[in-house]
Amino acid sequence: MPPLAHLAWPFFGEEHRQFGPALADWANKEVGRHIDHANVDQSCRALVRALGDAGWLKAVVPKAYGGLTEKLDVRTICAAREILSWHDSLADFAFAMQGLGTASISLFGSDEIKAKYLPPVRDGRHIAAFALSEPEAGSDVSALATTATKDGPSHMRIDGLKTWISNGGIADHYVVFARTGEAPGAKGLSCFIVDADTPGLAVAGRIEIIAPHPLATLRFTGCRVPLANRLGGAGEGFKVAMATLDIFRSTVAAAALGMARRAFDEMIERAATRNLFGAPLADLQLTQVALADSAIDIDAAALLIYRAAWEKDSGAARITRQASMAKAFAPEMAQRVIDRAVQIFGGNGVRVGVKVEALYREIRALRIYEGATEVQKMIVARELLKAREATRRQAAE
Ligand code: COS
Repeated sequence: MPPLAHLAWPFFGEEHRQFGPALADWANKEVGRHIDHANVDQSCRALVRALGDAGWLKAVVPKAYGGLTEKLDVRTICAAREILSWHDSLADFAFAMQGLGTASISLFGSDEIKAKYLPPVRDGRHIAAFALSEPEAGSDVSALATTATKDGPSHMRIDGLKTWISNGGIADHYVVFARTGEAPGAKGLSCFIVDADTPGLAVAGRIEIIAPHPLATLRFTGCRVPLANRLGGAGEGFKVAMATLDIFRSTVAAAALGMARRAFDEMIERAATRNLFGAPLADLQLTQVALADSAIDIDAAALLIYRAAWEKDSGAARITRQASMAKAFAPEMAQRVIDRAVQIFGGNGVRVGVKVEALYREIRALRIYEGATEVQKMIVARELLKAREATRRQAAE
């Protein structure tokens, strides 16, 4: 079972202290039954269904649409990702995508749109996806080139290519960002929901990665979408994307935290039970350094993550700097911890089928997706410079 002692920290409320152990208990019994890493599409469908049936997807939908809390509770989503990723990164993926693929709807959708799209995602009957990245626009969102142009009085026509789309090919709807041209750059983007069966939307190719999950490139050719499917105003797409990422970046960090905790649990068990030179590996000071560094890393990440989540849940309009700090730190620290675990396992650490070997492959992408570490650091620095400038201006007035 994943360690949950941190739920006693003051960042959390009684509801989190009940939610965590209940999910951990469910995951312990259920997650493994639905996973076959050789068939990720089937596994993700089964996981989404199981998570929906058990009610866990209520955590990614607001209360008015059958969810758990009035508005999305970042601490609950982080705790869920931490617990699920401790068990298996595919379980975390299935859960997280239902959230990432609907957060823009929860935050910016009209009542009709929310009533239509959120309940089936909450119940695990529909699979959600978020389509932002393009071949020439990953980190630089304002450079995206997919277009949405007016097509009659009540429709838009979407043309372009989206890539690295998680759940691409198995999703029932995509939240798609496109250039509508109200202004150059970031101010000329809008966001639309596109149903997967819309004519003109096709999977242009699947993408295989070192730790497979459903991932594809999508081609939009004259895809007609009702104007009513726009999330936020015309030209507000960048804001929609950033508000969504403000929430989900902390949760990616939480997924990395869960993976690091699992690696640590494997590592300390191995260190305590494997004998070397006539004594347990854990008696060697270099092993102790690895254990101590990992424990410090894990606690530091948890503090950054739940500070960001707590601030958002406490009403902060933006947690851009805090979320980026957590996202910059946690996947890097998890990579370090997992690498130490592999080292302590020796040859067995790289043996296919051993947990730390899987974690070693699975953690790598988290340092890149939803904003690479370098981009997060750029965001942190910009926010700090902005704050300095604001203080300087205030002092000058
Ligand atoms: N919340 C709300 N508004 C935000 C915001 C946030 N988190 N971040 C920026 N904005 C606003 C800015 O305040 C600015 O508005 P004003 O001009 O009114 O001040 C506007 O949006 C444009 O911001 P900025 O000038 O910073 O835009 P850039 O094009 O320079 O954005 C970053 C740069 C790096 C922040 C952005 O492109 C980004 O987050 N990139 C990473 C994207 C990513 O995660 N990609 C992975 C794929 S998603 S799975």
